[in-house]
Amino acid sequence: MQKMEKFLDSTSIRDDGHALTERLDRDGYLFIRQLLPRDAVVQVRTRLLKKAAEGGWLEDNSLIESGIANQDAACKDPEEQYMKVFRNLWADEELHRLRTHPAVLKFFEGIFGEPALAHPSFVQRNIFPQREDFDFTTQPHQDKVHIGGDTNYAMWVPIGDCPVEKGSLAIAAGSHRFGVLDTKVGSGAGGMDISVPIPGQWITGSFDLGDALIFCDETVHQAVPNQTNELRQSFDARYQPATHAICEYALDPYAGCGSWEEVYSTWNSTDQQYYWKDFDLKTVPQDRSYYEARDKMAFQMAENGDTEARDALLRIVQRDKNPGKIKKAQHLLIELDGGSENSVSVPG
Ligand SMILES: O=C(O)CCC(=O)C(=O)O
Repeated sequence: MQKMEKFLDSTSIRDDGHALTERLDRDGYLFIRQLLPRDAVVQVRTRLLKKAAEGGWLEDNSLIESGIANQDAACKDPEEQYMKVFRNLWADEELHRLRTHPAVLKFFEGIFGEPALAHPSFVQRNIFPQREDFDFTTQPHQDKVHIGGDTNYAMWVPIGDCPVEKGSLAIAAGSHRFGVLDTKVGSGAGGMDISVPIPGQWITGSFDLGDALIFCDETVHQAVPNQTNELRQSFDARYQPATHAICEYALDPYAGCGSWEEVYSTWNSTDQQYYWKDFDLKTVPQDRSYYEARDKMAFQMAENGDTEARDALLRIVQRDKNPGKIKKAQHLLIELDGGSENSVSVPG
C-alpha cells in the first residue's frame, strides 16, 4: 500500500461554519471525530451485522459482533450474489435515520448557512477482505460524475471502528481544484476509474465509531485495501443546501433496491419516510454523458474479449433505461462468461 499522510483533524472547529467552509474550500475535505453519537452507530452496526450473517457473509463459527467475513461468500456490488443480501442491509430503517441524524444536519447547516438536504439516495458498502482470489477495493474517483446536480458534499462513516488496514477511505487533498478528470472503464464506483494522473496529496487515517469524513463532489478519493479478516461496512451519504438543484436520480432508492414503497414496507416506523417532500426542491436531469462514454468503451472492450468490461456491463443491465443497450450488454456478458447466463441479472 502506498504511504500516506494522516487526515487533518477539524473536530475543534466543528461548530464554526465559516472556518469549516474555508478549510473545505482549501483542502476539499474535513475529518471530524464523533460527529455521530457512538451509541447510534453501534445500534446500526448490530442490525447490519445480523443481516450480513443471515445472508451468509460472516464466518459461521465466530461471534456476529466480531464481523469476521466468510471469505467463501466474497462478492461485490453490482453482482447479483451481492445484491441479494445487500438490498436488505440498504433498506435498514435505522441506517436511513443515521444519515439524517440531527447532529449531522446541524453540522451541514453550519457550513451552508441554510437548511441542509440529505439526498434520499445514498450508498451502504460491504468490503470483503483482500485475498489472492478476491481483490476488490474502491478505486480513485470523483462523485460529481455520478451524483450530478449542484455542488454537494459526501459524508463517509464506517459502521464500526475502522483502522486504516480495514480499508479506510483516502482523499487526494486539494484535488477538488482541478475540475472533473477524465475516466475509463474500471471496477471503481459506477464502473469507472480516473484515467489521468491524480493531483493533490493522498491522505488517510483510522476511524473510531462515530467519526466522519466529509468531502466535496470533485475531491478524488479511494478506499485502501481491507487487509483484516473482517467485513468493512460503511455508508456514504450526500448533503447540499436545500435551495440548490438536485439531480432527479438522487431522489430514487439505490439502484437495484426497489421502490420507496418496497423499502418502507420493511420499516416499523414512518419516521423520516419521504422527508424530502417537505422541501420545495429544484430538480435537474442526470447528465448521462459520462456513462454513455463509459458504455461505448465497455462495449468495445467486451467485443475484444476484455473481462475488465464486466462490471460496467453488469451496471448497464441493472441500471440503464435503454432496452437495446441492456440486450447488448447481456449478450456480451454471456460471451465473456463463456456462455453461462447464470451471472447476468436482469432488472425486474
Ligand atoms: O467506501 C468505499 O469504499 C468508497 C466510498 C466512496 O467512494 C464515497 O464515499 O464516495
